[in-house]
Amino acid sequence: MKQFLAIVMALVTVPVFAQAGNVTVIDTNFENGIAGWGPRGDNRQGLEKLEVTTAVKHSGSSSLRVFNRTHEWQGATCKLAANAVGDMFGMEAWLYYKDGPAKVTFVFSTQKTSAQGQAYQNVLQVQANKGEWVQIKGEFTIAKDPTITDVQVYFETPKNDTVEFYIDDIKFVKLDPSLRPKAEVNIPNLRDKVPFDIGAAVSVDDVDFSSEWAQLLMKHFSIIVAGNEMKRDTVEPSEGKYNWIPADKIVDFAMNTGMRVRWHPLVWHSQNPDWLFKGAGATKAGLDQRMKTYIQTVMRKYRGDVDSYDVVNEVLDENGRLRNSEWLKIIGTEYIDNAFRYAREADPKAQLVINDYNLASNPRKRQGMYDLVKDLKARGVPVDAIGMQMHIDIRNPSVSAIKETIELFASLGIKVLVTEMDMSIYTSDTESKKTVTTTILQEQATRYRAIFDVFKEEYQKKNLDAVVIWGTSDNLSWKNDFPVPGRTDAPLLFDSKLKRKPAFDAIVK
Ligand code: 9MR
Repeated sequence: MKQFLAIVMALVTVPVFAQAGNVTVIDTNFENGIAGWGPRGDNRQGLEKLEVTTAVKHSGSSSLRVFNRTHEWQGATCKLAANAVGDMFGMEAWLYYKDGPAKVTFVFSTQKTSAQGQAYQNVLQVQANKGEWVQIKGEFTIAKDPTITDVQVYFETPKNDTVEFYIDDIKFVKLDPSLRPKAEVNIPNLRDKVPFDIGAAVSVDDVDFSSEWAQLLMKHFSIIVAGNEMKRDTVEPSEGKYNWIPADKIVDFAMNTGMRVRWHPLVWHSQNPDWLFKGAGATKAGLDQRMKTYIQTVMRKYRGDVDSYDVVNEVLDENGRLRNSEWLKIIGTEYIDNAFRYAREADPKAQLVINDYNLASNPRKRQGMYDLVKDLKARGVPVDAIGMQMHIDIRNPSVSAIKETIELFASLGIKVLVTEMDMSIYTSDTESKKTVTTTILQEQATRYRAIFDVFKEEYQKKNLDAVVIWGTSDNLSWKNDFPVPGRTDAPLLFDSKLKRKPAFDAIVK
């Protein structure tokens, strides 16, 4: 049940619900009963209860009360529509709770059933204050996958809350085709305008050929990487039981469209399955074996298809020392050496990358990475490249700091990759939501251009290998709602309607 993929925040730029061509598929105000909504649990896992109540309402005289929840994934669910695959939807609903913590995160998710099982996707989230109604609203697409037999939509509180909550005024519409995002056709192909390979992070929904995101990917990008589907919690949810379905779909798409694939990541402290650091196998030797088996199972399966791996991800802390992760605590410093050695053994041709963030903005971390890789190289550990994630903002770090960092790392005789680039329009973790003005987008464009000029120069000097952007359209970025809930960001090259942004124009010019 707990297989969470990307949290996707959608921007609504037009009043979608008012459009004449929309078809309403769910419209429930609970004035006339429960109207197709039901619990997600069952007698075995615990059954939450649903009832229409007049005690609390957003409008009219009643709402739906969801109570007796014993799991955070429990909530209220409803079938989306008879033929939901391949369509784009707009949704809105109001949510409320009155007892429990001061704030609760409500998430709207989809559950797609096929012969292979169920796939869950967190689509939208909203943070609620106790005692205040809050609206959740946005757009989403159900990929045109003929194997899907049923699509359910549901509301849950997946961040460890089992509060009793209320829902009211739920509306889902199948969007008028003219309102759906469309990849622009008569514009330059980004991949032809930069000398290096240019990539994007995707989700499994993006790589369905019927999706406009797939059209955009094929036109502009030459590498893809999964934003989430190649993480161990998705790939190996229980020990030895692999779920290759999402990763396979992404790799197949690349193979069918002539793209390179990066794998992110093999060894990380985050997004791991619960069992990994637990039980009899979590000893020094046991965890090392769990690491080796995983690295080699993945790399042998994808040998020849995936050509670049983030072998270890985010192993440094902000002081530039080794992060005190479970890997370090249980195995010791040699886990990094071992990870690279196991990787090389499994696929001698693959590019093996050590990946981290804040390398250009934090001099201590930059130095820590330099020292670490220097030491690894001196001891013959097979590291091929340093991945600079490059989650930056509209002001910082400076273009010269980025250039100096690339050159410093390249001086070790290895390649540098930009692995997860995006550029927030906010310059602090506390700044509240602002309107995306043309001035901001222009400022962003100028900075994207200056940084891409550095990339080009460093590519020509053979220091830089490839650049990967962490997403396609702004509405799909992890930066929405993070780190400030309710704050929408615009860090990528395409807007939520898939239209190119000034940053795109500045780069291709
Ligand atoms: O983009 C990913 C987002 O959808 C996930 O919710 C998030 C959870 O950790 O991970 C995001 O990707 C991260 C990447 O795996 C590692 N570097 C930082 C990225 C942004 O958080």
